[in-house]
Amino acid sequence: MANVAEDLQKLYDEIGRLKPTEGEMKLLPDLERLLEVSASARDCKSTPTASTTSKRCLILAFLVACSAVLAYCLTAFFPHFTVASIHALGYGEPENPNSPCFLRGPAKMTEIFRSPVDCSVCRNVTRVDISRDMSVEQFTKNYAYTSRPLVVRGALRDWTASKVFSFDFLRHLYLDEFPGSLDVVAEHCQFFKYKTEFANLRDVLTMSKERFNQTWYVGWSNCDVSVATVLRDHYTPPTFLPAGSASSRLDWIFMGRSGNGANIHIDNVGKPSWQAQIKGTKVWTLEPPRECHFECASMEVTVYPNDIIVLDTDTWYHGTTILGDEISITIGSEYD
Ligand SMILES: O=C(O)CCC(=O)C(=O)O
Ligand SMILES: [Fe+2]
Repeated sequence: MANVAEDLQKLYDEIGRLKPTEGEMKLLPDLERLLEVSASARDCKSTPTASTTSKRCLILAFLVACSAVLAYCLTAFFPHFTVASIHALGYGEPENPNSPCFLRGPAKMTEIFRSPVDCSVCRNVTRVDISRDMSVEQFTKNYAYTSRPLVVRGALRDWTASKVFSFDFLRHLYLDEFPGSLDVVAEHCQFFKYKTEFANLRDVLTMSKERFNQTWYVGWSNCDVSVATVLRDHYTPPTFLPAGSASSRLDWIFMGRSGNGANIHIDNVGKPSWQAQIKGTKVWTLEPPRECHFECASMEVTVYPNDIIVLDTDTWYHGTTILGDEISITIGSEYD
């Protein structure tokens, strides 16, 4: 900056003046400071602390973004990778398998960041137990909160749902009887389109005959009270649930045709659930949590009309496939 006076002198030589005036000389220190600041700013050195902090932030943000991309890619290329696997490798036994989150969040994120599972829940389970007569005591002792999957055959024999529920019944209920319900469902409920193009339940219930006869499968939670009241006239929660346990007020309905079903996934709902097979036949594929891959077995079980499956969907990876010509309709709920 000592050159500022010389530079100024050169400038004056060029324009024909001999030297800066006294007043201009007094302003020189200010001019020098100004030039110093602008030069430093150009070199990103103006406020060293702020600049270092922002650089650190940028590096941190970059690393976080890289980790997220890496974790996502790992789960895509190595299906047995989850953050829970790292937990399990690092700590042996998991810390807390009961996640406080009750949301069915974006599937991939739920999967990557879920808490690891204690593999003793699946170590000795090699097949899905099937029962024809389940008492409350038996269920409470062996299944209710053990994560051991169970199918109870013929459990909804007394339900009128088996005779009443159909695609047309649901279409009429939502579209004609309670026309506002589809907006309630669209705004407050969850809708799983799986492999279809449907954006919401209205799209499903208004599809053309040709589309209906092709392959499709969807699921949704019903948040409309009027519709729920009608649905519940036709079923009651399973009689074998533990005394005092409450079924969630939210019904989950899954419906679709042969050849399709839910992709294999894991949930984060915080509670076990039951699902009643009202119509059609469905194969459930169950896989152990990825961190228990080498200790536990995968299984398949087929459910027929009138069967109820009880599953801890936070512990078991699960996917479904519809068999046969009949449309599959199920209703289910979580219990505590
Ligand atoms: O019934 C299905 O196809 C899938 C159900 C499901 O994913 C669940 O109940 O968590
Ligand atoms: Fe699920």
